[in-house]
Parts: sequence; C-alpha cells; structure tokens
Amino acid sequence: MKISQQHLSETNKKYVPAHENNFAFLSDVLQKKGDDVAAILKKLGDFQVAIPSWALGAGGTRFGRFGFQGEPGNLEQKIDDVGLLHALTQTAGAISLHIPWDIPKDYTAIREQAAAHGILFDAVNSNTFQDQVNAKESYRFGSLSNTSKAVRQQAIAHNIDVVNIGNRLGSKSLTVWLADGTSFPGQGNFQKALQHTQESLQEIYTALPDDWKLFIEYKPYEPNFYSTVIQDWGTSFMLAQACGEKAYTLVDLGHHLPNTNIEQIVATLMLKGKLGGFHFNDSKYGDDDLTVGSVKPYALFLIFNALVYGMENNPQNPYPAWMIDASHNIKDPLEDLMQSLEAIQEAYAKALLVDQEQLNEAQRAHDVARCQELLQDAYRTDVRPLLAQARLTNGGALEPLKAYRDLNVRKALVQERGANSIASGL
Ligand SMILES: [Mn+2]
Repeated sequence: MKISQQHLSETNKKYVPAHENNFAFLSDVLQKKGDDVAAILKKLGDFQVAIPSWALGAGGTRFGRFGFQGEPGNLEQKIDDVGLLHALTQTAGAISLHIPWDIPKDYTAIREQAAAHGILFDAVNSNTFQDQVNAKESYRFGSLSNTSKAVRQQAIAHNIDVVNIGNRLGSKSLTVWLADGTSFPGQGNFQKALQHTQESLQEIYTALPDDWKLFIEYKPYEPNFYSTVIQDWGTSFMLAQACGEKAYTLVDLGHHLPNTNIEQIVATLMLKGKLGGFHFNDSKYGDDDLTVGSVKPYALFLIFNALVYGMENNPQNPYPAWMIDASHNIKDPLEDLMQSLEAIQEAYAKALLVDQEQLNEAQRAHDVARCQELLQDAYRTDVRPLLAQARLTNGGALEPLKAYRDLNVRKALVQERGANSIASGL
C-alpha cells in the first residue's frame, strides 16, 4: 500500500472548503495580533518526529497482548508503515530502529527504500533488557552495571554493534536506556552499580564516530521496582558529563514520577546544553505510554514552551532529536501515531504563539496574572488550521486520520500482510 499524490488530492477535496474558511479566519486573528503566520507555518512544516519501529505493532502488557491485523512483520514493512504516516502527516520523516529486532539484511536496499519514502534513520536503540537467543551471558541482574565483568563486556560489545549497524544506515546517534536496577533493598550496591555503568558508558562513548551523539535515557522505576541505576535527569546528566561533549541526556515524558515539573527539567538541561533527545507519550499514572496529549495536553504545552524558548535562546544546546515512544494496546497503531503527531504539532504551534517579549516584560514587572494570561491565551487558540495548512503545503493530508479511513489503509494492509501478521520484536 502506497499513498499517491493523486489519492491525497482526491481525499483532500471534500475538506478544502471548510479548511479555507478556518485558515483565513485564524490567519486574520493572528496577523492582527502581530504573529508571523508564514514563519510559524515554515516551522511546523520543518518539525519532524521519528517513529520508533516498536510502535507500529500492537504492544501489550504483562497480562497479555491483543494483536492488530496487518501489523508489519519485518523491517521493510515497518519502513512502509512510517512511509504511510509521513505521506499523510508530512511530520514523520524518520524512523528509530531497535537492535537486534531490526537488523537489515540488505543495507543498500533498506536505505533506498527509506529514501523513497523521504525517511531518515534517527537514533538507534540498543537492547540489554532481555536475553538474546544463544547469548553467553544473561542480563537478569543487569547489563552495563552488572557485578560481572563478562556481562558488562557483552553489553558494551552489543552497544558498539548497534552503533556500527546504525552507521551503515546513516543514523547519527545511539540511545541507551538501561533496565538495570534492583527489585529489593540490599540486592545491590548503589555506588558500585553507578561506577560500573559510568565506566561501561565511557567505553561505548569511545567507540562512537566523531559525528555521533550518545543519548542517556533515565527512568525512576520499572522493570526493577526498588531502584534503577539511572533513575533521574541528574544521574543521566552526571553520566553524560563523565562521558564527554557528545553525550547528552534524553528526556522521556513517561519516565518521571507523577507531577514532576518536566518543563523545568527541559529548561535546566537546555541552559547547560545537554538536552539531546526527547521521547513523547502521555501518562496518567506512570510509564503508561499513552497517546501524546491524551491526558495532560496543558502540561505538554508548558513543556513545549520551555523547548521553544530553549531552541531560540540556547545555541549551546543542539537541536533535539524528537521521537514518539508509545505502545498501543487497543487502538490501530497507525491511527494512534497520527493522533500523537497531531498533538505534538499542536503543542508546538501553541508554544510558538506565546508572545515571548510580552511574557518577559510581565515577568520583570512581577505581573503574575498577566504572565498566566499570556500563556493561556496561546494555549486556548485553536491552531488546527495552521497544522492542516502546513501539511497541505508539504503535500500531505488536510485531515490525516480521516484520509487514512477514507483510503481504507488498514484494510489494504490486512489484505497484503494477512490478518495474523505480528510485528517482529515485540
Ligand atoms: Mn523512551
């Protein structure tokens, strides 16, 4: 299944009249307020979010997994799925692979296939949270932090393999998320685990190509429920500092305890030039991996407000790598990803509408109510016509989810792949 320009212009037709009205009205409102609509549209059109290969199939919980028909059964089909998302949304211009789930057989063919869809290879992800078939050592009690040198060496070698695989595809970064930790008090020694982790990461860092970055992800709990070795942004930041200038902290929205002020973490990291990557999702209780913006859209807007400020004011921070990190248990994964992409773009567009000059003035004058009004005025603006216009300009769908249903994409995928195809790696 490939979505052609002809498909898109046909399906866009019925949404054009309403869109033209809505966009004209919003443009007028924004222009009267002094917003540069063309500049905002350009930023929205340029904003691309990587899709992780593991989000294209049905996820599951430890209680079970309910499959979704027509799932991509191999790397080629995963790239095709991201191609469909990108054709519709013009926002999913990259894929993030997980090794060993997504090792290419033919690198040239895979690169060509991705290029034909306009898709880049974003960060590659290593996997030391489960044992691989025929592995000599087990990660049951940790990987990079393990008390056994042989286990640590195996995990280091795996990460270096992942870098080499990514390098052949054109990736420029490695994301390390460790499941390492302890499930019971007294099970491990905190200091030794941290020391081992630092030394292991330093060894991986040494093997990075010059133009690569290392992203260190943190998480306060799960799968270990008493402690994790890299539990918070501070630990990640400290490890990144210990590795060197190509190492950065990666923030995953779901990897915080409830009510953590994530926008403040973002601001701190960008001030220090250490925010390397960002994983989007949403949560009610913990690492729920829900659709972006489905539970706490205002928090997402506040985070984007900090990100936009950082992108405009912190040249010391590289442009962050954006990725959705979610899992779909009951929805069509592609529909869910389109909803997430829309929510991300919406929060970004609203943050771009915050009048930074007036906010700065109000902050200096300690006009607290005015500060809140400025943020909420931007947040309350319905920016969806801007998103649609940016998509239309780039050749996408005015209404991606509706177009996906109008074009019967899932039905076509089920016909192609069968009802029982299961996404590899999950
Ligand atoms: Mn993540």
